Amino acid sequence: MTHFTRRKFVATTALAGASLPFSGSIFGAAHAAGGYVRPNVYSPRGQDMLKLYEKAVGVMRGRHEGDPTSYDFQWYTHWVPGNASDNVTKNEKIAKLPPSLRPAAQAMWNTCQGHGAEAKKTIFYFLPWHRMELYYFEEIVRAASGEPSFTMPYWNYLESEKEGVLPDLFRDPKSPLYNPNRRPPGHPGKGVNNGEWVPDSEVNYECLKLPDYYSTEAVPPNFSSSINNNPHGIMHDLIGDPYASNPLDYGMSFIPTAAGDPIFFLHHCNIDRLWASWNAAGNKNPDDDPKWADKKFTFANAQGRTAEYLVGKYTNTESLGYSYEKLEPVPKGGGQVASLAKAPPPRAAATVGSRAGVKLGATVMTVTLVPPPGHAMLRDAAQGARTYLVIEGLKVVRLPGVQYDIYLGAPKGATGDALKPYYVGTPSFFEAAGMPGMGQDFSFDVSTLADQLKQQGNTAPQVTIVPKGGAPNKGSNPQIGRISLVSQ
Ligand SMILES: [Cu+2]
Repeated sequence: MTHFTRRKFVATTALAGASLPFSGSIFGAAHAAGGYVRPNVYSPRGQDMLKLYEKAVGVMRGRHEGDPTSYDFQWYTHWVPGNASDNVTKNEKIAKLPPSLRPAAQAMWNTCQGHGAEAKKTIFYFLPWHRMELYYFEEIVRAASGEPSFTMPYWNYLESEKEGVLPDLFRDPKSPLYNPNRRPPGHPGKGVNNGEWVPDSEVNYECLKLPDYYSTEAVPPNFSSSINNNPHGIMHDLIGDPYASNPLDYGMSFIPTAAGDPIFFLHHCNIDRLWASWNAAGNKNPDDDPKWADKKFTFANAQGRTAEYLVGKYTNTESLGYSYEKLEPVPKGGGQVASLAKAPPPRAAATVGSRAGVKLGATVMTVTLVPPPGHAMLRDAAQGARTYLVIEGLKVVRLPGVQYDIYLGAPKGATGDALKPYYVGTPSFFEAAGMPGMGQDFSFDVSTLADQLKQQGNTAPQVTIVPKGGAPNKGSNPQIGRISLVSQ
């Protein structure tokens, strides 16, 4: 039987064959198959791991923020609480650290990929950066917990309605896992900390159907950007408190404060599990692209020592010595995305209808897309083409506290269940908050829906935008730069 050590990739030769003494562990059986198995937080073993996590977070919160094994240092590695668009607060905090602690903070703080001012470029590294972050965080938590078999539990909020509730230790005000900055009661639920079902209807795993890891083009939608929006960004929106007057009290809803809530790491453990599930379904990572595989990021191990690690070494969980209790199957049925489509035809994308400047408010709105002169939108979409709904330049001044569900081709006045067949998607505000002037883009595969509408003779479908959660916060001014229907 081989035991894994996660230091394997720090110094491959020096530590080859090293093993940890699991035999005395009460949870040792979990390793029998070779490697750590990350459990569902609601399973019996997940509950044991959660108690260890609570203990470790308590220990780590007691450490100095300049110590790479402290909770705050780990939080700041994602982003320091301050502006999401600059390094001002990071530099101020580093200037106050003892000089010996500055280089690690300089190398690691504010390095999260896929967020911040460079998000459009760094989304390429969103998945591997967060996998590496979680991997070293888990190592630090394991050491702090005193239990060598500790593995991060994941929170699968879509497992059942019961499991969509934030696990109770996170909701206990006496626990180091508690955070008061979560969606409060009355908007319109009973509040995340009061046991509300968090995902609501808009969270889904449709991203698992997308065959391409990444693309620099808006269409077709790719896995990296789509998982970043749903479930990743939307769950951030739904857990945090977007009604706080100070953005530093937004909790999970805001990049600089997100990792301050210990549920962050269980959410990202689920995102990592979905990535592993997407690979298990036969989809390929861009391993042969040196821009991806040779990219390096700095992390600290359980001894607090920093090193640079290669993205290319973090593409397969089994070779990293861990797996998941359960992988997620590809969702069935005609959700947003028709099926695991073959690569789209190699033709140029053409806009078949669009509308610029859409202000989002408190009431349901229908948006008429305008086709190019002499065209009739879907009727003129190329034969056998795929159709995408593209949202460009989603902007907010501050968090609106409202989610906007988007539908295509719904009959006038349809509500509730009558609207459901026309659902396209819900853009998250997680990336847009704290990014004044920077618009976020989203694209959704609506091919199945477009074909159905065409068959019904609706060649000029309208877009319906339904706000959920009341009126947007005063001064939040949510708006979309442009909505288009694209045929390719
Ligand atoms: Cu996140």
